[in-house]
Amino acid sequence: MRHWWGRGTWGLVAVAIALTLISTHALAATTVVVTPSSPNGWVAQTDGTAGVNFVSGPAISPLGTGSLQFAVGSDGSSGAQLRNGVYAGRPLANLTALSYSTYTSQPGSGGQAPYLILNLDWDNNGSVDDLLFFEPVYQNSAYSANAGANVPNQCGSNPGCVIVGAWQTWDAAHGGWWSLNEGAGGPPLDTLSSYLLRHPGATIANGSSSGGLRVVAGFGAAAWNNFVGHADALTIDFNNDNQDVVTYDFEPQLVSTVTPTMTGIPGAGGAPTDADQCKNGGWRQFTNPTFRNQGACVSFTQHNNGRGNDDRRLGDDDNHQNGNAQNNNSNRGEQDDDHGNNRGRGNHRED
Ligand SMILES: [Ca+2]
Ligand SMILES: [Ca+2]
Repeated sequence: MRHWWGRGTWGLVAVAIALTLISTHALAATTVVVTPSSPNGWVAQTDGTAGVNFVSGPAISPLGTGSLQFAVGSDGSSGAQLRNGVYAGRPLANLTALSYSTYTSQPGSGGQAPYLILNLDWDNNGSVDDLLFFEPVYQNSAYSANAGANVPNQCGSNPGCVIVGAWQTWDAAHGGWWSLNEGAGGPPLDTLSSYLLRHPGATIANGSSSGGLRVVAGFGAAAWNNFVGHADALTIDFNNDNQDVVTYDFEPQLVSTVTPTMTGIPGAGGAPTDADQCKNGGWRQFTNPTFRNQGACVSFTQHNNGRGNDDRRLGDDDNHQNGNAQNNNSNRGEQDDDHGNNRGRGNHRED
């Protein structure tokens, strides 16, 4: 009796440990911070008046302090996109998670928000046979759908779906998509599972223009004229690949510099080495010296500590982030230049 009880207990413990390991692995998630200098597989493509930029905010971004901004400009037929080519060859059937968040700052005329495109290869010969579009505005469950598609309502009691001036999160892996090849530039919608009924072998493909996974704005005048919107926190996962869930956190260069610096503020006796450390209440945390306000803290970094700071940074400057921080300290005006260059690089890359 006692022997049996003991074995049973250990059996239960073993099962509990095994379940813990399994669930821990299944829930493991990796956050990949994407910035202009660390694109992590993402490539910008822009044309016409459209551009992409990595910016702070807007509001409280879903992850980190910033997001990817799309500004379509005056010609709505222009497009801007960020494309990732690392998922080429992955079976669509293995895609288990795909979600992202959007924020529309300056709306178009038809419920516009940054959307997703998947380039798909039906017959595994490497050529792209179809594009699937996930657009937030179609996620209210009211649009026509193909056989087998049960598109959920992700818009609650707001049939327009897209709310201007708010972050919204969309479950694309289970939402409604339309096919460029088989549709008419919009619904009828498929879910990925209903699409797979017709194209069970579909795989993600890059084709000749790299990047089969895309976050996009524009490509439709006049609806997209002057649209400005944002995306962040794109999560993707495939089964059977022994890789964790990945969430891409889009961040501006400046903020990704500030964040680790803020967390690395020295304790008692610490002094700021960088004006950015004084921001967002950071000035309160220094003890040697202490500061009355942010301005006094910034002034200290500029007049008392500049040369030593630069020397130290040159010694450990193994990335561009420190370099940017130096520029920003020495010349506020260069911040704007940096942003302008980011956009300019995007246009150049597209050419
Ligand atoms: Ca972010
Ligand atoms: Ca093909």
